[in-house]
Amino acid sequence: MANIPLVSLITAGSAGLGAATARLFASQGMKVVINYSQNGQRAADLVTELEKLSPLTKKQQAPSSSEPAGKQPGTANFAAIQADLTKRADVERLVAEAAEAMGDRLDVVFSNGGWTQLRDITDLDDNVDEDDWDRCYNMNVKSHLWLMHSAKKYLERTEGCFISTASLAGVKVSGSSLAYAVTKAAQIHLMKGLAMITSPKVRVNSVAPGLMLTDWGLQFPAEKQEVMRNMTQLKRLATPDDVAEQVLCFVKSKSVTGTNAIIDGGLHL
Ligand SMILES: NC(=O)c1ccc[n+]([C@@H]2O[C@H](COP(=O)([O-])OP(=O)(O)OC[C@H]3O[C@@H](n4cnc5c(N)ncnc54)[C@H](OP(=O)(O)O)[C@@H]3O)[C@@H](O)[C@H]2O)c1
Ligand SMILES: *[C@@H]1O[C@H](CO)[C@@H](O)[C@H](O)[C@H]1NC(C)=O
Ligand SMILES: CC(=O)N[C@H]1CO[C@H](CO)[C@@H](O)[C@@H]1O
Repeated sequence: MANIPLVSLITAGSAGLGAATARLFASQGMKVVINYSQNGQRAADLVTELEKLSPLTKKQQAPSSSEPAGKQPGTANFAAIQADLTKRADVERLVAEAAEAMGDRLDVVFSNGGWTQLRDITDLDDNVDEDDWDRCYNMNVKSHLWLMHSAKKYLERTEGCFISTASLAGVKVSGSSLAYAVTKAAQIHLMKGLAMITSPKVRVNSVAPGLMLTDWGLQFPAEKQEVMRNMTQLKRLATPDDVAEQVLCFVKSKSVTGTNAIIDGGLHL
């Protein structure tokens, strides 16, 4: 990594894949801002954990490095910021506050928020709730667009990168609902469009995990989890740590843009 620590912003960063990526980034000496929507205590606990495992904390040893974000703008290594990703104004504020907390800089944005409502994807009548479709579109498509729109000027300055979390459901119609699968497919297309629009300064890629046993993935019954594991080529469900490694790989790969990495144990084959 470069001498100046890279600054990252991770949405939906307080649990699951976002938190796994935050830990990996922090262990690599990166600065991390996480955002969450509801559980402030969980987010604060993660910030404390990140401070402990970061090489930056050991290096600086200054009391300011463990101060909460906002107290001394530009001096923090880690921060948690509350924002509702379904609200455009919140997304704009999130980016401005994140950059300000980290010395007016952003190198990496991991746009990891997503939404679904569990439905029976084989039953059409169960997949025509209009509110499902609107919320899926807001969260799985538009929130990523707003985040890029707000972060672009920072990422251009640092020649940084933007990575979003799509899903296997966006590649192969599957998963929690039809609205989810269709909007995750739209998200992958959006990332390719953004890769073209923001080139040559910014790299834009996505990861598409199969079932991961986060709080979210654990909504599926144990029987279904085992069926999914059996369906993979590798007899393995990707862990959040596996997917986080791919996200870090996109951070490092200077020649990769417009790519969607499927991380599913070979289930899609
Ligand atoms: N798990 C899977 O099987 C799977 C498979 C494929 C793709 N994915 C994708 O992976 C991504 C992460 O999922 P996960 O499984 O890691 O989820 P998770 O473990 O349920 O974590 C959810 C995170 O999102 C935050 N969050 C929820 N709603 C939010 C909102 N409106 N605004 C801001 N933050 C919000 C939560 O914080 P608060 O609790 O504080 O709100 C928490 O940090 C999603 O894009 C999902 O579509 C998951
Ligand atoms: C998964 O595969 C194992 C080994 O072939 C088998 O014993 C088990 O019944 C399978 N589980 C399900 C839920 O299909
Ligand atoms: C734990 C933490 O940093 N919480 C912050 C979340 O975001 C809100 C709004 O920006 C701040 O007021 C909190 O301090």
